Amino acid sequence: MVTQVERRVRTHSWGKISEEHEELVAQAGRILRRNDMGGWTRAAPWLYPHQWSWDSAFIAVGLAHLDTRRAAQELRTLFAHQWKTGKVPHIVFNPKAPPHSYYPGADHWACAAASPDAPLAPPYTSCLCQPPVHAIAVLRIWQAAEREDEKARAEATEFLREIYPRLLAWHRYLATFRDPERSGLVTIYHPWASGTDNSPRWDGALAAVEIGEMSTYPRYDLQHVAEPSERPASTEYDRYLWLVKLIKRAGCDERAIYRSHPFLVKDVLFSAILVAANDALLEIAEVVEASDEERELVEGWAGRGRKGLEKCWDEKLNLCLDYDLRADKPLRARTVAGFAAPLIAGRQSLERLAALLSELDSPAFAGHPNLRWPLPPSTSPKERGFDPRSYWRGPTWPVINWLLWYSLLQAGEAERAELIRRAALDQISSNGFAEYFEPFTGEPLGSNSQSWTAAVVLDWLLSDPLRKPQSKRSE
Ligand code: 9WN
Repeated sequence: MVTQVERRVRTHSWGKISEEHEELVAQAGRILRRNDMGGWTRAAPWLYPHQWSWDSAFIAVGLAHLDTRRAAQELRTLFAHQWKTGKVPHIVFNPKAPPHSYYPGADHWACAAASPDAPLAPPYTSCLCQPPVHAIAVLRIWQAAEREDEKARAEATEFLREIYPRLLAWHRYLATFRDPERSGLVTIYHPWASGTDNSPRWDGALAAVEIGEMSTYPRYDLQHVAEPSERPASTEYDRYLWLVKLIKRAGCDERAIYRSHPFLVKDVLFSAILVAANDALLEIAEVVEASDEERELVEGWAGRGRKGLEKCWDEKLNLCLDYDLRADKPLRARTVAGFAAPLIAGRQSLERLAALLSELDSPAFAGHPNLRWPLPPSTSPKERGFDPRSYWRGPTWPVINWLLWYSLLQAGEAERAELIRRAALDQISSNGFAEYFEPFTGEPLGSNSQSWTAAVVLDWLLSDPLRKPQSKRSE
């Protein structure tokens, strides 16, 4: 892959990148090569030795710049484990992962294979899911192939034809099983499904979960980080594992979970990513010449999603809020999801866009005077649950920066997007390919050699800045 990296840098048609960035590209390529398990990529070498769903999508975005065929394979492998309902599982477990490396692992989730909807096992999968970045990644692969030769383009088109029905089934699953109310908002059953696990977004809903009898469990994750404070606390883990126990008890059956589960939340970030993914799916539908009926369906999902998100807007906080279905009230927490969600969903009015950008640039987020880099902390330093070292409770995350950058470009805010790209690249080039960073000191935290961090660096440095997306504001 190093040669691919070198070739890619050399054939970079829109001008030379700096030597420092060239080195960063080479490092990113090496990380992805080391984490490559042959057809799929582990999320990180020690802490996450399996295939994670939204990690794989980001990884494919990065790989698209090195080898479009390998990028396509990343998603092919993941979608080979799609459930009959259309669900893409949040983890596909690596049968060769070292024992005692990750908990809860395949043994714990093996029960999921008993569901009539589960794919053939092994490998086993979890029965949760994660934000649907996949269609965005597929489109990125196709765009990268467009810049290559005839053969690459033909192969990418073939890949789009193959993956399109699977993406459609995945989005249909989210629009139906995960939104029986037809609200446009996706319901999650577990904080792990949000991808922002211990964010204060979930504190209110988790506090109401009463834990029953549970056996003790290992915290293998803690052996892979410098300090336990970088990972979720044991009070949070107790609830995570209790919720898993209830999901297993319900036989991983969607309807049974919906009826009885104590944690049932409409997640605005997940829902916004689905809107952006539906926009991407529409572009894919055009390439594969899908039927008008299917295009209308996807368009309808995107429209419903935007309307649903609009209803979650909180005028006072200037943020979009998640909704607790069990308590029947919004979850009031000042986190990056609050302004990222409408930006990601796109097509905001000029007035709303201005409100979102002012929130992003305010001292509550990227404008906080003590930040090492002007990048939004995952949780606002003004929020009660803020903790600058703890996982999603304060650190900055490169993939969130990527989503913001991507959405700002879509919104026609190229200059604002560029500030994020530069700051995020500087952060990684100074302090390494960490999973997340302490926002005030810039200290790398969590896992190192994190695959999706490497992937977004490749996209930031190798994607074509001349391809300016159209601004799609609503009237
Ligand atoms: C649980 C792999 C995953 C990411 C998530 C991140 C973290 C897992 C964990 O790691 O979650 O799914 O064990 O903490 O929160 O976003 O996909 O990188």
